[in-house]
Amino acid sequence: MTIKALIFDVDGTLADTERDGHRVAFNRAFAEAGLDWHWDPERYGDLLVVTGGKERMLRHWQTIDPIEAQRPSSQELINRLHQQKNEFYAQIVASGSVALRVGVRRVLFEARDRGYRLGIATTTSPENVDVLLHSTLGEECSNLFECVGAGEAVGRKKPAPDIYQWVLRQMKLQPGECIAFEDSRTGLFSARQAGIETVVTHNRYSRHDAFPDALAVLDGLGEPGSPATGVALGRPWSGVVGIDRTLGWVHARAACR
Ligand code: XBP
Ligand code: MG
Repeated sequence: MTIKALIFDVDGTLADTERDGHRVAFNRAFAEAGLDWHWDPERYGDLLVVTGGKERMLRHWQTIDPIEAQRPSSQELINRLHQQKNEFYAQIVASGSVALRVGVRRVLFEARDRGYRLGIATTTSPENVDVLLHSTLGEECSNLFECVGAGEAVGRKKPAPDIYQWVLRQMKLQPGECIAFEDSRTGLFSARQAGIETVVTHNRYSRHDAFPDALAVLDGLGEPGSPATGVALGRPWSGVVGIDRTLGWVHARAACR
């Protein structure tokens, strides 16, 4: 099947937004609400197995005070905290302190210039995607992504395949016509359950994780002079990831299946 589209995860894949973006914004929202909750980088790393900011806060609450957390009014507080967190997140990102990961910009524009279609499949809220794209790509981000699947567009967040399936439906594509880019196990499972071949670029939170069934597991996309390293199709690999390289992996895997 011909590859027609690339679908990107956002947090951790397009940019390292978690530790110095979302985490800091959550902590500011907790302080603003007078809560004594505080997530240090390590605790936040543990909580990343729960996708979605609201779900993550609820999990934390259930851990520290399960009786309070199950009261009917708890969701109201979670919703308020989440809205506040996203406002702080927007301020942090708009200040320019979060950059795209190495190679991301190059691959996005190579794809666009060569006529590949681009989509986003993320757990985060749509407004967070907007602010990140605008602050990192400026006006160039307009019309770059044909479809943004985000947040509560689906009932079940990653690792469920729903958000990828939603994007496939919107773009009228078959799973075999796409390649996904992810940074986490939950993201990989989501894309793979939707039947999409996936390149993983791990980061500080996911670098020790296992990524079964990924096309490649690398420390980034690389740039000329600063190659990515890792494993591709089960073998050590180092280089710069571009469209042709990625298509080569897809075709080599298809030939083995
Ligand atoms: C990352 C997430 C999100 C963000 C916070 O998802 O799990 O929950 O940490 O975003 P992905 P919200 O890697 O799929 O982009 O608070 O807006 O949920
Ligand atoms: Mg991610």
